[in-house]
Amino acid sequence: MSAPRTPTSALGPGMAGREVTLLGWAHEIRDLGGLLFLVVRDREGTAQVTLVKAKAPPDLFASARAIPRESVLRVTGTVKAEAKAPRGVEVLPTRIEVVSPAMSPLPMDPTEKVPAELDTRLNNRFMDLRRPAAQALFRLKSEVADAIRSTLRSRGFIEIQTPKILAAATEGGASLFPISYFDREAFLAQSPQLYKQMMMAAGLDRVYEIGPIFRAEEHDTHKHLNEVTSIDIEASHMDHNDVMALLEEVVVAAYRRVAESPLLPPVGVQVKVPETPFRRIPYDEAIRLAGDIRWGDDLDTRAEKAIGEKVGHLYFITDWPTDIKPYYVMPHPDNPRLSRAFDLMHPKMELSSGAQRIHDPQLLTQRIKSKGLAPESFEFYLKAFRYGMPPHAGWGLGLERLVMTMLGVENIREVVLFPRDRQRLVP
Ligand code: AMO
Repeated sequence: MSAPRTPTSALGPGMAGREVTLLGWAHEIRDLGGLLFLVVRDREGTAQVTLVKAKAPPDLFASARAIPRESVLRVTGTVKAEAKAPRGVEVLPTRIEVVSPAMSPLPMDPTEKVPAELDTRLNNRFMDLRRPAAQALFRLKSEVADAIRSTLRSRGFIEIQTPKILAAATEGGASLFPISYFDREAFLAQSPQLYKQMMMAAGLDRVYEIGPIFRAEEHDTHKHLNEVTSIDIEASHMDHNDVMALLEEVVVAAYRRVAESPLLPPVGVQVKVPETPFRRIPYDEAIRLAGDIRWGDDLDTRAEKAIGEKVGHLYFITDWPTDIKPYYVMPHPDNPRLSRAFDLMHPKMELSSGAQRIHDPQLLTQRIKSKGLAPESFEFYLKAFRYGMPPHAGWGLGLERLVMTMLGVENIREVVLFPRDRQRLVP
């Protein structure tokens, strides 16, 4: 497209005298009568375009004054050093083109002078994300996903895509979204669990997937979504301890990437890279720390909070009672009441669950039955265990929870472009 574009981040006193073309939004227009400051904003920041009435062409001055805020502009002009302007320069325009005008009034104020409620922001997400602080969260989320991908790839993991339309539950029936699939009932995937395990029978050996999972959870909280981005791995010839160590490595890589990112300052938080190894707390000790939890019960939000306050940093809960974990987790061979399942916890919430899996088809069938489920519905899965299934282990890590806890964001909806919750289906 025509003249080369200069991002605002490239501007500096060293460019004085050069002609540039800025492409961005009319962030702010300050009309001082004989002087007009037009602030142009692009993804990288803002630049000041200055028009002096006595010097600028009369048409240019009059039309600049009438530009509706948030219109898309193409500004061509000359760079001039100006110590008082952002980045130490201003642009003296020769041409200002309104590429796409904005209507007024705006649905919300992207300059943050008038703060908007979360609902208003989510209803106008395209405009909310014009705010640098909001946009930074998503750019950092992209960094987190990239750091995790690079770490897994460097460890020999292959990225896979598994189906999201399924005939049966994977994690248990309660939180399923039924859909109509031609003349049959089907469900949105709660997890890639069964498919990533089948890839162990297929010989892919180490796989990962970063994709959506769907949970029909009724509760309306700051940490639950109905559509989540899950980072899932599965690895052959690894046990629960091996995949916990890998989870630590992945989480630390994500923290490190964010802590060192130039995108962090706009968010206004400090990110401290956690030290490894994370503490391993067996379930029995965890319920003592929590108080008030009977052996065999799951930990509720209150218990998680109580333990989190005592521990103060990321930790694992290990050796869970077999019966409160899904059918696919491996019971301890010498004490089958306990399992090789673990959860990774941030002091504020659970981030990940994983386990070494059962690879023996008889035991797996028995566990499916003991959960009151019908082995026939799992035939496609059980079949993969009968012809040589390597021992294997894996975990699922919630991307949104990782990002929100790392950045100290209170509401999970802040780190989802278009969150899906009980109320929210549009936009
Ligand atoms: P689990 O059900 O614990 O495990 O899910 C794994 C992680 O996904 C995230 N998560 C959620 N985040 C926000 N809102 C929700 N409603 C929600 N549900 C889940 C959490 C959670 O720790 N198949 C196993 C994983 C495995 O064993 O490999 C599973 O799905 O961060």
